[in-house]
Amino acid sequence: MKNQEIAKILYDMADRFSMDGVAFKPYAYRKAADVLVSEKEDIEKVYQRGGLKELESMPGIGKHIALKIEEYIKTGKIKQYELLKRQIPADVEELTKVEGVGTMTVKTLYEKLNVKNIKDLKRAAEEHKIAPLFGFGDKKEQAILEGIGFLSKNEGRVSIVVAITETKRIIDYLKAMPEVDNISIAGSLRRMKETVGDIDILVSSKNSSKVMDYFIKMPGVQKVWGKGKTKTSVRMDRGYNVDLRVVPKSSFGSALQYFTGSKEHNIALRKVAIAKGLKLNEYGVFKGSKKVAGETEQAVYSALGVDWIPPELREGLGELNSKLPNLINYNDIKGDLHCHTNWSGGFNSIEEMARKAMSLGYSYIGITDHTKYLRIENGLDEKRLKEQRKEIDLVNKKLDIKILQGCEANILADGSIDIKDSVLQKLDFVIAGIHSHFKLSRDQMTKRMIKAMSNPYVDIISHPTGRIIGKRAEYEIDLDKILTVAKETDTILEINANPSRLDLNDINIRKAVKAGVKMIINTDAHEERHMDLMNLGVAQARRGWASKTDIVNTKDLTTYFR
Ligand code: DGT
Ligand code: CA
Ligand code: CA
Repeated sequence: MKNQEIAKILYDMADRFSMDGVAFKPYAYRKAADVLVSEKEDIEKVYQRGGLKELESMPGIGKHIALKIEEYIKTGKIKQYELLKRQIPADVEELTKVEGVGTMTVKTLYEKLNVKNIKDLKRAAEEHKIAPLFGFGDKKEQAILEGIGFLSKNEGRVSIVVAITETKRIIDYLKAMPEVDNISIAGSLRRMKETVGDIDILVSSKNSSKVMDYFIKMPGVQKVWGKGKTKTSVRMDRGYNVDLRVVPKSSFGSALQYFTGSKEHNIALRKVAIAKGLKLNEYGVFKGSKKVAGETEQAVYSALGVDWIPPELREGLGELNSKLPNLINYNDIKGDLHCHTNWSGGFNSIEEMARKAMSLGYSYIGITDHTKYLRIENGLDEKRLKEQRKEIDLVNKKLDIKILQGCEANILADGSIDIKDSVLQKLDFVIAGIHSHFKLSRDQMTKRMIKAMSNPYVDIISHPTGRIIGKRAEYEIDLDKILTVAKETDTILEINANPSRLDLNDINIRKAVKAGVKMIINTDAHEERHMDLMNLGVAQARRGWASKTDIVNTKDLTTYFR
């Protein structure tokens, strides 16, 4: 099955187009690659069935890209891709994993210093060859070295969004087998951790060896680490591992409990069992040699005298001996208030984004394009914000959803906002976020944020700690102080649902809940399909023990905005 191979090429082509400053193509190629990644059917079969027409009937695949796919299926390569690689023979995918290294930086570093991979990059930085280049300097060189260090520390974990997509496919594959009885996700993915070390899947079956044989024949399996009657581990060609466990039906619940973890939760739960004179393991709950529970997870918890714990809370952080909150649910969200459009760096129009919000059942959407300080995102100035309002008014008349005009303004280094108060005041609400000067001292950063929150027109702070998962650490900031001031100034902190951010993270969300700070879950969508990722933010809110009342966009549009 060539789906992953072709997707990888399309992603790389997208990067290389953006390196050449080509407009729109990068979006189109990335979108097509995303479609291929989640397509269950072998793309070669799709092509054989109906040729180019059939390829084009897939969402996100136009004539141009269909031709490229055809070329790859027929010849094993794509000429244009070979040409692009010859122009810049550097490993763009690897290099751009380093924070602060974008496609343009790759191009410059290749042309000036012949940097082709991370090893070259590290050497060039250590030998101080990067700093003297135009537009770089000591700070950037230092940041590159830090970025490389951060990357190697976080190696090997897979983003939750990749894990979810992949797991859906694996589960569909397994379900097609008649011997597979119950099936569930387990491990950190069931707990909705922001990244997972490997994917754990649990099956109950009467014929485990048949299931295991079938499992290792799954498309995409690159290597079998180990195969046994209860556990098989494989490596997939996209670079992650999957553990499959097969148990009898009578132990499905206890095995699910055990393999969902976390280890810390399991240890705490076993203590509860011991205190009650019971034994707990993956086969069941036992009183002496008599099994008292095992078939369902509910029964396991109940035999131990505790309420069933939602998987997102099973981290061994007090969930077994605290009163649990009335957790926010995945369907509680009524609107998305952080959406970009083609007025700044986004891909879709206001109307397209609003229609997408309607399709998700929302009753409102906030359009929040970047503002003028972010020139590379074509940020709006005061004049264009006014023009944008006219278009929003028109679409509001046309559609049965409330469209608010906000903006995502920039918090400048001194804490001021890059748009005049008199203009902010005319918007329906204002998000402010830090998009530059990430390396200020802790004290300066804290003051900067406090000043922004104290602006009476700033309603929401976007991605409050600035981290990018696996790429950039949180900036230095006194979060406790930020929480105090957020509460005092009635500023809402965002839980950014984008899987590369998830910021606030679970731990910080829990602190905010304790401090009584209001939060909002937003997708920060730069195109309509990003709006589908809201559930990832809700998951982190649940992991942070947030209830519906902590999250403002579970409410109708009333109290919170002007
Ligand atoms: P990951 O894969 O690093 O994101 O994290 P998990 O939680 O998925 O860990 P994994 O895949 O090593 O194991 C899955 C679950 O199996 C884990 O959450 C709890 C259970 N488990 C594994 N090893 C142990 C152990 O040594 N003791 C206990 N009590 N539970 C274990
Ligand atoms: Ca795991
Ligand atoms: Ca595992």
